[in-house]
Amino acid sequence: MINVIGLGYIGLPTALILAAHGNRVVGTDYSKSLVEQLNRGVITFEEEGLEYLLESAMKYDIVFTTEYQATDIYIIAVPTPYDKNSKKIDPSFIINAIQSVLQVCHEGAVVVIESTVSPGTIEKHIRPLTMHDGKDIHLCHAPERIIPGNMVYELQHNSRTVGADNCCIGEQVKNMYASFCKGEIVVTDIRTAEMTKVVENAFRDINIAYANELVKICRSDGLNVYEIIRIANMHPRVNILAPGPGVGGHCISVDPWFLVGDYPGLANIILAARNINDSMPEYVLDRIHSIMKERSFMDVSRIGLYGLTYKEDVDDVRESPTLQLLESMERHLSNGLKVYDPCVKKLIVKEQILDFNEFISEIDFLVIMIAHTHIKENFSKIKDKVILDTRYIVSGESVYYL
Ligand code: SAJ
Repeated sequence: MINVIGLGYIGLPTALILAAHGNRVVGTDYSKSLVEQLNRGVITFEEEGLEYLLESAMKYDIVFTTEYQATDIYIIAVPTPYDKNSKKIDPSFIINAIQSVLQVCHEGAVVVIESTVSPGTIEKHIRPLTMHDGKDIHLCHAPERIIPGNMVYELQHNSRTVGADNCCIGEQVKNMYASFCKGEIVVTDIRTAEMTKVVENAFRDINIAYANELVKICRSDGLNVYEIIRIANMHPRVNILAPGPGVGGHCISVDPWFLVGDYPGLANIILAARNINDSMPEYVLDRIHSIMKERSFMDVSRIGLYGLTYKEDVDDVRESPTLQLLESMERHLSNGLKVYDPCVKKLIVKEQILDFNEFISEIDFLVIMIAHTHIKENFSKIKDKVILDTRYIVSGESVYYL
């Protein structure tokens, strides 16, 4: 039996796909309401294919509970926030999970940590716990790589990394993942697995920061950044990502900070990239301001932000550029912009309007923060607005870009 701890964005799809491929799975989460909802067969967040995966898994052997199970194999998929001041990882969720596992697990159990951790975290914070407890368990690190929006496909097709203390345990964990994963599974040591994961996300952050820096350079010189990136990317060894209003989510906007916090003075490009990406919401505000001036547009209350999530077609708002922009406005003691997001059904900010037609009728100036499919299907409803399109998805006379 596999006990998956933490049934969030990573733990839930992982538990379901393991069960759907014939493994006996118990999913554990401390949230009673989440557990109840899953046992009723209702998914807890929107993700392509997740509902179907839950249906398939429930035909096999899976239950959801708030209790940790006595078993031989655990997968830990709990959050790893970072301390905003020191920029270092806050391992408290993983520590709590491991302590609870140690209370119930069998001697010799394998504990696979999927949560992203900074290099050295397992040696420094987790291994000492197992030594104090006296139980002989095997720690592994198998960081996830799936992308929200395409999780179910990527779970089955991405290659992945397993960090273990020895080949034997590494191979055992590899075989568990191979029950559903068709990609190559590389077995390595724990520190290499830890570092590889944060390196991957920092690489993407740097590439996006490059695109965002180009936006500022090109705007200052009246050049079209999108055309320049399009042409540059025709070079066989160039692949610049898309500029945007900032980088959100719980991964790319967080993991590079672990490297900055742990390697001060050494993680220089990584730090610069973080600062550039973090400056983008403020840059969007500057663009709004200059477009207002250019058009003699005075009424802030008739400006609307489209998109609250951190990226398109997901319902996750963690660290989202729109939330960063609203916070920045608040710091400047200003407010009044309206907000709408088709993927966020509950009120999470006071400026939010839940109905698209009402939102559209109350604004004249639309800022597209996120390129949800919904807006692409509703271009006809926004064609008479002044638009600042931060994602380069619409064109027209009254459309401005970053
Ligand atoms: N973004 C841009 N321009 C781009 C691509 C993304 O501005 O060209 C922005 C997005 O709008 C979003 C943020 O970056 O705000 C992050 O989105 P993302 O789609 O790049 O990545 P995540 O955070 O959804 O998922 C990443 C993935 N990592 C890499 O691609 C290296 C995923 O594979 C990881 O599993 C995930 O982080 C994680 O959990 O670590």
